Amino acid sequence: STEERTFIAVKPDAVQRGLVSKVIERFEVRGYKLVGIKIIQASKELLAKHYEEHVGKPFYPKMESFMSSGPIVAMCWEGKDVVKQGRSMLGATNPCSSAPGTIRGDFGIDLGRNVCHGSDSVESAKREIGLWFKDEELVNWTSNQAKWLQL
Ligand code: YYY
Ligand code: MG
Repeated sequence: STEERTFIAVKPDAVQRGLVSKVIERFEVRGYKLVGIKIIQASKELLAKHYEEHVGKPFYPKMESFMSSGPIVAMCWEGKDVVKQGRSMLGATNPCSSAPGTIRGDFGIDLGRNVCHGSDSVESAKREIGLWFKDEELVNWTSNQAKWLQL
């Protein structure tokens, strides 16, 4: 597919709190297409690759332990401007600074336990999708809604 893709993850706090469907719903009703999804208990090795820019920072050990403390729902979403729109739908990193109406602003109050992850650029998205998914786990399909969504 030539359409833009992003990597969105429902973090262990949100999986435990029963918020998986809420996160999916936001992307689904916006008009994005789900092309990959799985539940995974992340290893520290995978997390260190995913968060390579943060390895060694003071908050990293706590974050690593939280992110490997329970299952994550890993997703790949596709559609127009999905990387930037996805970040905006997630809200600010700290849920206490996230606007109401954003996922983090509606479902969280803690910086570490901030419900979800979203790729911060098209380049990061490609890298993260490659880390979390094998090619054959991503499905190219045509939505019958496409013609009602955009010209
Ligand atoms: O991309 P985003 O998730 O919005 O924020 P990052 O600055 O990349 O940090 C990744 C992740 O690390 C963040 O979602 C929560 C956690 N974190 C933290 O626990 N404490 C900090 N001081 C900064 C970030
Ligand atoms: Mg980030």
